[in-house]
Amino acid sequence: MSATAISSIRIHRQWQPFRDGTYRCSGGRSAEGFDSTIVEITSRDGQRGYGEMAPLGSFYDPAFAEGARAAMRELAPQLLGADASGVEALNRRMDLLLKGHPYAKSAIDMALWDLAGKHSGLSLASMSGGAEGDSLALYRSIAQQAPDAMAARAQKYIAEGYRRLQVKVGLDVNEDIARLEAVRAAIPSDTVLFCDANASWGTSETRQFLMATGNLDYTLEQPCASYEENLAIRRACERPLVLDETIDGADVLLRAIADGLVDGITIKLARVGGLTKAKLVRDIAIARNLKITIEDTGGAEIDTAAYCGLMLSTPEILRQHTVDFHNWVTVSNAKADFRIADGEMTLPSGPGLGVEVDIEALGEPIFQSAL
Ligand code: 0XW
Ligand code: MG
Repeated sequence: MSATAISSIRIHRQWQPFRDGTYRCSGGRSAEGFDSTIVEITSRDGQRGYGEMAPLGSFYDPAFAEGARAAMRELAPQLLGADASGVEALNRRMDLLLKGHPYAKSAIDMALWDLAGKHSGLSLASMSGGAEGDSLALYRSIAQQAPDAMAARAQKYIAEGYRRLQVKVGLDVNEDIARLEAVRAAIPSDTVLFCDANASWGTSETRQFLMATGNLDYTLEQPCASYEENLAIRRACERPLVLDETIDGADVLLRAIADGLVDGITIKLARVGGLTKAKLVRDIAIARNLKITIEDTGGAEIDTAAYCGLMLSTPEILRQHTVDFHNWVTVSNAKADFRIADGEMTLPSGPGLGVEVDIEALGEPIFQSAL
């Protein structure tokens, strides 16, 4: 058995409360924090790689934390002894052993990339194409509240240095129009605004919103749930349209490109199944000059370092923005040298994810499988 063979897989759980209180998005959905799962993969030579996956409640994507952990228990024993350096081969193996459940595979895949970086001495950005520039633009999401409360929250984030904001809409459309107007009026005119309906409007509400906000500057994100509804309103949408929830893999992106549906996409690692598949989706988007956001559904330092590493190797000209999830929560799961100034973040530069995980600080593993 080679030095890079997987010798053990351990799984930890971490509850990560939100720093800014309850997070609300369309339809009254809300969460108080992230229920995160952290995976440690050890190879025979003693190197360790870490991955993380945290869904947003059980309501955001077809994913839930206990489901991820159950699937990991199922997969982990079947991966022991396999060569950890064969990341793509291991992804195919996971897909063979367990149909679907991409969110559960994401943290395992992430730990494999971290481990590959530790073995090669290369950062994730180097391994995934090479860093371009050295910082990433951040956005802050303004959770759904009354328009004046959202405007106040927007001003708070601007005062903290953020230059890009995402307004959560997707409830009553007239209130949504007031939300966007209130936020737009409260912030500097050069602030980049995205309006994210989180798949909650029908085509009728979307048309109404577009007509009422024609004079405002913003990018529209995921107005409707189904592919067909978004396609139906595309012609009425003169501003950039970005899809997030719809983009769950390469197939749907190829279709969206063929249909001229999107100007940009948001790739969430957990939704597509991890860094390996996110890279494939990212590379297809690059081929068509789409604007790209790479992020995840939740997590802290480990997860942030992963999606940011892949984002940093995405051509600068195509990068939209990403999130600093470790600053959304009140707990930490790794030492990581993220530096933020003027709404831009630089990343730790070490091998793999570049973060130092103190696994013992996370308590006893909830599960382990070893050779
Ligand atoms: C704002 N987010 C990145 C946080 C949650 O995971 C959902 C997501 C979104 O785009 O709605
Ligand atoms: Mg979104």
